[in-house]
Amino acid sequence: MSLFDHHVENEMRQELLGENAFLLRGFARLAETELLAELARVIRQSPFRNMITPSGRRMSVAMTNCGELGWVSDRAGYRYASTDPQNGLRWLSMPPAFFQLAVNAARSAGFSDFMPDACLINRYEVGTKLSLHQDKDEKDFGQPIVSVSLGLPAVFLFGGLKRTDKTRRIQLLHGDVVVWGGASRLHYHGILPLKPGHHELLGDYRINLTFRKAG
Ligand code: MD6
Ligand code: FE
Repeated sequence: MSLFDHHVENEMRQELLGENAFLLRGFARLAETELLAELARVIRQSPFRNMITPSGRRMSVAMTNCGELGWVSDRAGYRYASTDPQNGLRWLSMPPAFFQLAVNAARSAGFSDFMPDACLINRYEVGTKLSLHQDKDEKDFGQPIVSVSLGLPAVFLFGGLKRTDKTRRIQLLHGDVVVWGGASRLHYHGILPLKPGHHELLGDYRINLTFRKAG
């Protein structure tokens, strides 16, 4: 198979999830080894932790960040912060392999000037879910979001502008990338409880990297 065939095959594996929401099947597969090596560096400095929601609940998804800004939650609310509240240090800067993957994915979905400054890293274990929510803590909703799935599969719920709107269910597999912006930027979405399984690289976990321009 030539490089050209490979390119065409990738193009054909883009699916439209909704208005301005694209699923790039397997887009991160080629970079998986590098992504996992960089991930290990990030979590050595800023380990996964279960943050507390403003209402006082402990999130079941464990999180950390890299990049200039990191998403944090505590009793005071949700916000982006330049330092890790757990150790007072700046988040590890975004590894070039992360940045390049996010920029390339955004470009192939038609967002040519994406400049992510934040990468939220979510870790799911079996049974863990992420309730329906909107991503609205960023300054500029004109910038897309790039979301990379690694490890165990998960069912992604993709709804509308109201929490009660009907949702679509999309299976996200290791290496899949979702690019999302424009008209659907503020649509409700979530992750159903993770099913038991074992992934050859990530064991009993699903990891999600979510890239944003937050500041
Ligand atoms: C996840 N993703 O896949 C959670 N948000 O683990 C998100 O919350 C998300 O995938 C905005 C855009 C794409 C996403
Ligand atoms: Fe989200």
